[in-house]
Amino acid sequence: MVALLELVASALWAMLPAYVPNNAAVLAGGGAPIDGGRTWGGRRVLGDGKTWRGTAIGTLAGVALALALNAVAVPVGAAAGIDLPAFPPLAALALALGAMLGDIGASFIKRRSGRERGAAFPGLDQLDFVVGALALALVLAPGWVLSTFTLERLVVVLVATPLLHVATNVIAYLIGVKNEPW
Ligand code: CTP
Ligand code: MG
Ligand code: K
Repeated sequence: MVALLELVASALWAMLPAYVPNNAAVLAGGGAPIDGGRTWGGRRVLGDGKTWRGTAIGTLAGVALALALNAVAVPVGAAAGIDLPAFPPLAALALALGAMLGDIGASFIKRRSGRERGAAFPGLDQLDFVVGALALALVLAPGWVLSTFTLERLVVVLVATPLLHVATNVIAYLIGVKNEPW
């Protein structure tokens, strides 16, 4: 039981900088869309839901969280005898930016498949940012990814993230900061 909790906690800890960006983007979004209103095949390339401001602030929020965890949580944990691994700067950047890029890639796929802005795409909506975050981290910080994400932790992330994502978005919808509960 303790071993399972430790596994889940360590896996989710490593993903924290990837969990914050999309939520920060929801709060910060607005302004010019990344695709500049352009269409492709009669549909928007990305749509009004992917903005420069949301992407920039979302990425900064993820990086800021990682740096704050490094500066505060890691030493506090160490003092309490809990080993919380710090985030290398490139890993933090990759997780945060990768999460945003995964979400943007998903919007591109949604528009190509005829889904309007805000439409649900079960599966893709819950995992796009995980895939984006881990893929970019594999490019920018491969050593960190390979030493951090054991197969077990990867399975935990792939199972727990959709659950956390659904719960977060339902709450964001209920408190009125998100237009749809997904
Ligand atoms: N947002 C943003 N920039 C991003 C991602 C999100 O500005 N890169 C903001 C937008 O205001 C967006 C909101 O966060 O409407 C919710 O994000 P999301 O659910 O990903 O976008 P949708 O509006 O649902 O659009 P899509 O169908 O393309 O996912
Ligand atoms: Mg949405
Ligand atoms: K999305």
